[in-house]
Amino acid sequence: MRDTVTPTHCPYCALQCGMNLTPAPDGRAVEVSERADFPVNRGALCGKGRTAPAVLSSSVRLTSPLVRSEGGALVPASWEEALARVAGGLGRTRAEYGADAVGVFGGGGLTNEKAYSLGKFARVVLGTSQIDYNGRFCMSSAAAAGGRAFGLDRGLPFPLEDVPRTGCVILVGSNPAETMPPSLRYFTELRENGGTLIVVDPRRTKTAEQADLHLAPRPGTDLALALGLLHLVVAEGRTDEAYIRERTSGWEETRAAAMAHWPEYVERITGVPVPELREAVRMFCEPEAAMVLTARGPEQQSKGTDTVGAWINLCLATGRAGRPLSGYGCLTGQGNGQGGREHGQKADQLPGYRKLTDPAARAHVAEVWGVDPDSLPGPGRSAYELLDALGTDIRSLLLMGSNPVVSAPRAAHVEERIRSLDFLAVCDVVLSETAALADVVLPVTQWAEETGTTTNLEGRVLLRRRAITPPEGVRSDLEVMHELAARLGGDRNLEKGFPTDPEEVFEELRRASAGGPADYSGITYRRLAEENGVFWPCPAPTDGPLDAGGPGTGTETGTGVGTGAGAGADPRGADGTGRPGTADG
Ligand SMILES: Nc1nc2c(c(=O)[nH]1)N[C@H]1C(S)=C(S)[C@@H](COP(=O)(O)OP(=O)(O)OC[C@H]3O[C@@H](n4cnc5c(=O)[nH]c(N)nc54)[C@H](O)[C@@H]3O)O[C@H]1N2
Ligand SMILES: Nc1nc2c(c(=O)[nH]1)N[C@H]1C(S)=C(S)[C@@H](COP(=O)(O)OP(=O)(O)OC[C@H]3O[C@@H](n4cnc5c(=O)[nH]c(N)nc54)[C@H](O)[C@@H]3O)O[C@H]1N2
Ligand code: SF4
Ligand SMILES: [Mo]
Repeated sequence: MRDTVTPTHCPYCALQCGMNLTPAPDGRAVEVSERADFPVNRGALCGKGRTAPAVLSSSVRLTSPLVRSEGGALVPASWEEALARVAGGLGRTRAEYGADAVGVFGGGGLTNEKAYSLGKFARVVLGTSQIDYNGRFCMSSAAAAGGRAFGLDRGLPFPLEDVPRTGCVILVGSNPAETMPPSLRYFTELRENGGTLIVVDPRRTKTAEQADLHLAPRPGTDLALALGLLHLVVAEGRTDEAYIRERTSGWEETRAAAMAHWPEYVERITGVPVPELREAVRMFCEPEAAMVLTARGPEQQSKGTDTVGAWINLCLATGRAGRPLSGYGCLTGQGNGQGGREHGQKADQLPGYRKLTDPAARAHVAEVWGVDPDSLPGPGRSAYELLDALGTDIRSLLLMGSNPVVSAPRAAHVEERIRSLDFLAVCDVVLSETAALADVVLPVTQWAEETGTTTNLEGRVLLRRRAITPPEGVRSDLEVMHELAARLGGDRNLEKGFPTDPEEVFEELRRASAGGPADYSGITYRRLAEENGVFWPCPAPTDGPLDAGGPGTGTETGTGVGTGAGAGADPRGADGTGRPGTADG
């Protein structure tokens, strides 16, 4: 029996807990069991992880492509017919209205291989700039704030194992007791080790109940709260002047914004009593090391980027970024929330977290893709703007791994936009609310039925392995892109650039990401299997075999390159996409 056990990872959230899967006798279902060797969760799983196999054999699982009939109903069709319809629908729009009239929308649950291929598919096969993904509705404002302050977006710059060893953690708008239960033990251990936990949440959540201090601001007032704490840091002489001088810029501007937020004023805005503000500052500043971790609470605000920026500034002003056991981190959400934002499904991005506007990045990636750099489109619209343009500028959409009719801001408006498309194709495992509106639905394989890599909230790249055979009738997202590339590429043989074997895709991703901020070039499937995950950046060694790999640097990326800018600055994201209700990164 032993050799049928597959060590892999949960599909759901960014913790990417390790689990073992054993196929049931029918070969379709799997049983979940503890996998103690994976350090992040050490065997522990939450209810979602334990019940994850239910989605594999769900009665609502799609096992045949569906196409819209003359009468308007979705009816089963062959793969041949469905793929021909998708190629026809997207191709017609491209011919009539130009490549930018075709949109692509992805998701943070897609594996690195899928996210990478989807970005390449949009730019090389469709030639469109109009691609983005659902992460904008999740943690994107933290990504933008991190980029602004550190020049790098890396959810956590340290492994979770550092949490119990620091002196104080401020958890801002994060409820891991319910959203990532196995991670709670890191905070429990912190307190057992004598450290303190401060939770900032308008609600008394299960996480807040564990805290030494619970600050309960009015919703949407975190920016004032963070500035108020910074005010007290300055007023009480708790800044790290040498650090500010040597490692930050823009301090005077930040200091001025903080000084305008005196404690009684902040109490009036936030509802947090002044003694609690003072207590929080004392708890945060007294220990040698401390951390601020944000999640969706402060991030999903119209000024999310500035709000997170203000919390980062609290770390910078006290010299707590890029030092051992100290710093700022964002607890990313979806299964591949980190990796899904690194390899090109964002409107402004090329693989390896490169900028689409950077000529050197374009030249590097174009060479890997075997295309002319000038043929690569420029940056497109970010998620909300893209969805808002459906039915007007964007006439056809290919959707993979998201359900925007339910999850987008202004969902009813977005649904109306989706309904006004000339053509919609959706790849999903079930008939989601959005898939139900499609002209063609392509049923795809999911986690335990396919191999792929994800990158967890610590920046740890992981191998999620295939444990069972997929049901008859479904194909992988990679196969879908391969087939569509063949049909849309004419005689250009574009499908050659879209392998269906995930490891082959990953080998290309390594080369495409080489030299970029999120450099995966030293990572191989073999290393991932042997080492239980590898942290990025992990450049390939310059001498010796490629797959000897670099060490992988989980703890070095946060080193202080902070700018003190941010507070009160441009409310739009670094890439200028702010809209109400849209995380603007
Ligand atoms: N069970 C379950 N777990 C999940 C998911 C799921 O769908 N279900 N989804 C995963 C995903 S994609 C994500 S992004 C994560 C989200 O994980 P979290 O960020 O931990 O969860 P949320 O509930 O979105 O928000 C956290 C807290 O923010 C608080 N909050 C609301 N408004 C404010 C505010 O103005 N200021 C502050 N400071 N706090 C505020 C809320 O009360 C809430 O307790 O969860 C992941 N885990
Ligand atoms: N009202 C409200 N809106 C929200 C939030 C909220 O808390 N409340 N949270 C926000 C956050 S944090 C997030 S992350 C978003 C998430 O919202 P969505 O982007 O809609 O993500 P999911 O709900 O995870 O839906 C993903 C879809 O992809 C399908 N899927 C899963 N795996 C695969 C795969 O490998 N391939 C393909 N092709 N499909 C797959 C699933 O069946 C599902 O239909 O919602 C945001 N919107
Ligand atoms: S915490 Fe997240 S990754 Fe871990 S078992 Fe639960 S849903 Fe899965
Ligand atoms: Mo999320």
